[in-house]
Amino acid sequence: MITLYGNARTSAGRCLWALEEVGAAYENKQVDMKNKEHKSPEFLKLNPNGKIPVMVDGDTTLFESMAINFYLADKYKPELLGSNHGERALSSQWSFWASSELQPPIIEVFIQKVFMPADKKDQNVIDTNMEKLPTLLKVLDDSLNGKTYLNGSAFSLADLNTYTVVSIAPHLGIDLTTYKNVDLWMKAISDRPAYQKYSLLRK
Ligand SMILES: N[C@@H](CCC(=O)N[C@@H](CS)C(=O)NCC(=O)O)C(=O)O
Repeated sequence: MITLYGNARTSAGRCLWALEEVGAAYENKQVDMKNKEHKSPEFLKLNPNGKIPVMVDGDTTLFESMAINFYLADKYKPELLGSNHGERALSSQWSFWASSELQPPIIEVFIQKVFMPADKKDQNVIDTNMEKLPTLLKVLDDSLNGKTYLNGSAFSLADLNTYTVVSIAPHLGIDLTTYKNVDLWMKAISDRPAYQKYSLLRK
């Protein structure tokens, strides 16, 4: 039985979605972040970074949500990575892109808008990072032109990992319907039973 530590409304959410996609048996252990359980000695043995998610599957213990998803797909549903070398590489490409290019500015703005007390908000941080997003979202929109999914016609980890970052954008006030291909892509993904289970877990 796989154990996934972390609450669905955090980075652990994308792993819970991947677990639903691959259909492996798992338990989800909630981590009491208010009481700093993620900084406890027991938890730090699982993830020395003191962050969620962590996954334990037999002898394998992993941190980093997207790495966990690659492991889950590779072991339990390899076709989720893609059906050939090129598609599997695209799953890596889009996951690295989402985590290293798109996520940093999105998270900077999210922290400022959602978590920062009014007297500590830094409008300059918001503006600088918001300016980066149209170019990045256009790259995604253009790449989806004429395709249902990032790898072509089949849903893959490229879509799952990227979606979990793009879907934060509306919380920053970004209207994703102006990116027509992104909008269609998100609608196609939202029909997936595993996605719907993941959405329910986040409520
Ligand atoms: N790159 C990591 C990020 C993990 C991360 O930042 N998790 C947050 C919750 S979304 C956390 O545990 N924060 C607690 C902390 O930083 O102390 C991943 O994708 O797994």
